[in-house]
Amino acid sequence: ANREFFVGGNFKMNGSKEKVSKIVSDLNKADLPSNVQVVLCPPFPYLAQVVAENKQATIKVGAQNCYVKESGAYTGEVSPKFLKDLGVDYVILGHSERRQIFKESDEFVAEKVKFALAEGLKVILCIGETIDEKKAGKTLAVCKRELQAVVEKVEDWSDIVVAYEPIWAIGTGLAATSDDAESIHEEIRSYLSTVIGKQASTVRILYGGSANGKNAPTFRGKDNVDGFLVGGASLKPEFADIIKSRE
Ligand code: G2H
Repeated sequence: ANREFFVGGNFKMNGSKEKVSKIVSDLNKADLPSNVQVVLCPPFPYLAQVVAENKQATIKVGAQNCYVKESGAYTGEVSPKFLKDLGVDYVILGHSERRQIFKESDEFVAEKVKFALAEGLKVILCIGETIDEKKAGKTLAVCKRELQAVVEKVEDWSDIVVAYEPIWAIGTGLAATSDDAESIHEEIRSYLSTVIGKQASTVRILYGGSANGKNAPTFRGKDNVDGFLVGGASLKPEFADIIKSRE
């Protein structure tokens, strides 16, 4: 596949000025491959710091959420405009933690994707099933439903990166096997090709859920795994190993 390998670091609600600086300065010193797109997604308060301190040309910065309005009386919300203003290029949308804890519906996520794209951000769109859905054989159906909501609102998928994150694998240490990931990624891509056509062949599909320095190399050679969205391990030195795992 001709898709550039992509590794996102989702810090979630973790960090401090000092910890974030340490992560960025360690990455600045690392010898990173020139053909891997890396995106660091710290909490909102540290975005400007990461933009300012990052010296790696292959590292971009992403937010973990945003709202669907440019500005106004939406106390506590963050506009994609502010993100662009700070030099942030990406936003994670539809993470299962937002869907589950903050009750974000498929439609709301899709609305966010549409608005963020229109404001010039690139989107990391997360999808994936719960353990019960997996046991009930609904993995693909759930992924399709979550994607379909976006398909209804967005025609151009060139600035969307999909992250398949099975909820049972998130933060559990139990990552999907590379064979299982490849097979669902392949099904996701083939579904996408039925709804968005040829573009589907250029959409990156990342794997997320307990990806780490150790298991990342086992995904080598999996054609439809175009990278990782990394949570816990993105806060640790092994994040660099994940970035280099395709070398
Ligand atoms: C899945 C992932 C990052 P972790 O949520 O988005 O987190 O790697 O900690 O399972």
